[in-house]
Amino acid sequence: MKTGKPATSAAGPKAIYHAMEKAFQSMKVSKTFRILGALNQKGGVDCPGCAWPDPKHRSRLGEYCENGVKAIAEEAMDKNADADFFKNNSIQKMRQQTDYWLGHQGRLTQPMRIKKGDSHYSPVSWELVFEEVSSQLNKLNSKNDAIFYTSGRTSNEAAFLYQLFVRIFGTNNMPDCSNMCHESSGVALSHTLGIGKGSVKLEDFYLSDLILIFGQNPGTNHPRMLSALKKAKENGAKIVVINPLKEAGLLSFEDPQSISGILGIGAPLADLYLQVRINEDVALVQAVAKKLMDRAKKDPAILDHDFIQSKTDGFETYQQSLEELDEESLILRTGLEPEQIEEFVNLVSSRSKIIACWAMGLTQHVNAVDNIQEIVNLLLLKGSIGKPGAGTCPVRGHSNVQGDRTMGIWEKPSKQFLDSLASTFGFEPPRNHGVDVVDSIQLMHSEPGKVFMSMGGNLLSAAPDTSFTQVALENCAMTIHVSTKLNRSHLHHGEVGFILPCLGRTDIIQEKSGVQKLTVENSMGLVHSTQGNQTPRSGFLLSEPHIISQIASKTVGNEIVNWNQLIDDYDQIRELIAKSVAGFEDFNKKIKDHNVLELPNGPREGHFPNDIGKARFTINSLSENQLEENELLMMTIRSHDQFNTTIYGMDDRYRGIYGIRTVVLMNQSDIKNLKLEVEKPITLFNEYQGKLRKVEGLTIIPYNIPEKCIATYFPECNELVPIGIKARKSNTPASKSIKIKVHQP
Ligand SMILES: Nc1nc2c(c(=O)[nH]1)N[C@H]1C(S)=C(S)[C@@H](COP(=O)(O)OP(=O)(O)OC[C@H]3O[C@@H](n4cnc5c(=O)[nH]c(N)nc54)[C@H](O)[C@@H]3O)O[C@H]1N2
Ligand SMILES: Nc1nc2c(c(=O)[nH]1)N[C@H]1C(S)=C(S)[C@@H](COP(=O)(O)OP(=O)(O)OC[C@H]3O[C@@H](n4cnc5c(=O)[nH]c(N)nc54)[C@H](O)[C@@H]3O)O[C@H]1N2
Ligand SMILES: [Mo]
Repeated sequence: MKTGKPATSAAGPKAIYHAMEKAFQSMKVSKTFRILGALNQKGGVDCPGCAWPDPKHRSRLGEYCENGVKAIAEEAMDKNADADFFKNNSIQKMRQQTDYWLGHQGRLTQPMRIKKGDSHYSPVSWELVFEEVSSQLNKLNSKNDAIFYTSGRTSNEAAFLYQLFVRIFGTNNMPDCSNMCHESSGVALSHTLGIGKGSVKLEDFYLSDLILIFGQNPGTNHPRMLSALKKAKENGAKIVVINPLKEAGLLSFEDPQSISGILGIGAPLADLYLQVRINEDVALVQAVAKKLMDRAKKDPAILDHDFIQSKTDGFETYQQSLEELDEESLILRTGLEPEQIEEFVNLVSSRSKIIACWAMGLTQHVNAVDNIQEIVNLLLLKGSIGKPGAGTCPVRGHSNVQGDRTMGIWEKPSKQFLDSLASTFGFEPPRNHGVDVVDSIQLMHSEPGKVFMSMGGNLLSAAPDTSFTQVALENCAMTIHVSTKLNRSHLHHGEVGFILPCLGRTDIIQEKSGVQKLTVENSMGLVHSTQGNQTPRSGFLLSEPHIISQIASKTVGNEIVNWNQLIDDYDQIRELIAKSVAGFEDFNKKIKDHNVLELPNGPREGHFPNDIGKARFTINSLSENQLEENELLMMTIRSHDQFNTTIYGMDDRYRGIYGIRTVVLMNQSDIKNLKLEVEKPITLFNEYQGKLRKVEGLTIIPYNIPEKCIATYFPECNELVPIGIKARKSNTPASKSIKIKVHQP
C-alpha cells in the first residue's frame, strides 16, 4: 500500500500509458488495436464502459478513454476460465479469493452446473441447460416465484426478447441494476417533467452558459464527458461542481486529442467547487433558490416568468415553502461558507442556459428523489428546460441501462406498454407490478425455493447487505447466471446453480442469416448499432438473444412467438420492437440509413407529457441524518480501477491511493476527535433494526473530505448498507448516506 497527493488533473499521457499497459497485459497487441480501432466508431463496437454519447464527428485518433480501454481489456482478455479451471478450483477455494482474482481468471467458455453439496462446478451441454431451466420454471407453484434480473450491458434486442419471454411466462418480476442506480432520477423526472430520461443532447453542452455537476466523478466514470466540458468552457460556459470530494477530473482535463493535453497540460474545468457535506444537496439548492427569489424581487429578469407562467404548475406553493425556510440553517447544513453560496447565486442569476448533470452522488440517498426534484425546481425558475444549451442530464452508468428500460425491463411496466405487447402479440401480459431489487432480495430471503435468473451483472456484490443477499441467493431452488466473467454471485448458488457463458460486445455474433449487429441507447436517447469483431473463443458461446430464445422456446413454446425462427436474423427482432415500442418506427431502416434513431423526448421540445401536461414545481425534504456524537456519514464510491463489481486493479490513481481497496477516507479532525491512530486498522459498524453490521481491517486515509463524512469503496463496504435503508419512492438502496461508527481494536 502507498498513498500520495491526490491528482489535480485527469487524463493526459498517464491515462494513455495506464490504458495501454492494462490492454497489453490482457491481450495480444494486434487484437488490442483491432478492437480499439472500431471502438465507438460508426458501425463499430459500442464501448461497454459507460453510456456517454458519441460526438457526431468521431476522432480518427481514437474515440475512447482510459477506462473504456480497461473495460475492453477486461472483456476481451486472452485468458479463459474454462472447464479445466473449474475442475482445479473448488467453490470453497474460489470463495476465499478476492473479486480482483475472480475477474482475472479469464472469460467463461462453457456452460457449467453445480448442485448443493457439490464441491465443484462441472460442464454440461446447452440441451441439458434448456431442459432443466424450463422444467424448473414450469414446476413453480406461481409464476411470481421466478425473478429475472438484468444488468445494463444487455442489448436492446436481448432485453426486448427477455421481457417478452418473462411476460408470456407470466410475471413482471424484472428487477434491474437501474433499481440501484438512476431509479431515483427516473421517478423524479417522470413526476416533474413527464419522462424519466434527461432532456439534453451532447450539442447542448457546446451552447450552455452554465453547467452544474452534482455528485458525479466523470474523470473516472465518464471520462469522455470531460471533452464536452472542455468544449463548453471554450465556448464561454462556467462550471460549478457540487461534490464532497475534490475529484481530479473536475478540476482540470489533459485532453489526449490536443498537443497540450498530450504534454500533460490541463485545461481548467470547475470555476466554482463546492465541497458540500454528504446528502446536503437539497439544503444547498434551496438556499440558492431562496436567494434567487430575493434578488428577483428587485430584478425580475433573474427568473423566467414567461416560462413559469406558461409551462409550469405549483410555483406559488413552492415560493411559499421557500419563504418558510431559514436560510442560515440551510447554509449551515451544507458545511459551505456563505460567500461560496453567494458566488453560486451570482453565476445562476446572470445566466439562463443551464444544464444540471448528476449521477450516484444524488440518487443513492433516502431523499434521493427530492435531490433531483429540487434541481428541477431550480432549472424551472430559470426556464432552463426545453431550449438549446439547457436542461437535465442524469449521466447513466451501464452502456445500455437506459435502453433496457425502454425495451420494457421494468418491474412496473406502464399500462400503455403492456397494452401494446398484448395487441402486437395477442396474449394477456400480467398486470400486477413485480418486485424490484430490494424487494426481490427480501422475497428470496424470506421464502426459499425461488428461481433467480440474471442476465449479466453480479447481484451479490452490487446489492446492499452482502451477507443478507447471500442467504437470499442460497435460498433459491435454482440460480441461473448468463455471464461473460466469473463473479461472486456464481459462488453462492441455489439448490442448482448454472453459469451460462455468453458472447460479449467485442465478439462476432453469427446466426443462420449471417453476422448480426445489436443496438443500444445512450444516456441522451440516441439508439445506434454495435457489432463485435472478435472470433468467439469457444464454440460453446451463444449470444444473449440466442440463450433467451432457447429458454423461452422450451418454457413457453412457440405459439405466441416463433423463437427459433426469430434468432436466425436479428432484423426480425427489431421489426417486433418497431411494432410494439413507441418511437421505434422504421427501426431497421433508420439504423441502416443513418446509423442512429433518436427517441422522442417531450421536455427537450418544451412539452411535458406527465398527467397535467406541465412541468411541476415540487416541495422536497431535507436529509434526516442527525448524527450522534461519535457517528459519521459514509458514502460508498468507485475507485479509478473498477467497473462496478469488476475490479480492474488495486489503485485509485487520481485520489493518490495505491495497492489497497479496504480504505476509509476521513477528515483529519475526525481522526483526532475519535482518537484514532492512522497506522492501526479500524472496524466500521452500525446497528439497524437490531442487526449489527461490520467490516473489519480497514485502513484510514486522512483526506480532504468534509467533517463527519467518510468515503469507502463499493463493493467492499456493501455489507454496511442495510437492505431496509432506501430511497423513498424509488426504493434505491441509500448506499451514499449510511450512518457509521468506528472502532479501533
Ligand atoms: N470506470 C468506470 N466507469 C463507470 C463505472 C465504474 O464503476 N467504473 N460505473 C458505471 C455506472 S453503473 C455508474 S451508475 C456510473 C457512476 O458514476 P458516479 O456517480 O460518478 O460514481 P460514484 O463513484 O458512485 O461517484 C459518486 C460521486 O458522487 C459524490 N457524492 C457522494 N455522495 C454525495 C452527496 O451526497 N452529494 C454530492 N453532491 N455528491 C456526492 C462522490 O464524492 C463521487 O464523486 O459510472 C459508470 N461508469
Ligand atoms: N454500495 C454501493 N453499491 C452499489 C453502487 C454504489 O455506488 N455503492 N452502485 C450501484 C450501481 S450504480 C449499479 S449499476 C449496480 C451494478 O450492478 P450489476 O450491473 O449487477 O454489476 P456489474 O458489476 O456491472 O456486473 C458485472 C458482471 O457482469 C457480467 N457481464 C459483463 N459484460 C457482460 C455482457 O456483455 N453480458 C452478460 N450477460 N454479462 C456480462 C460479468 O460476468 C461481470 O462479472 O451496483 C450498484 N451497487
Ligand atoms: Mo449504475
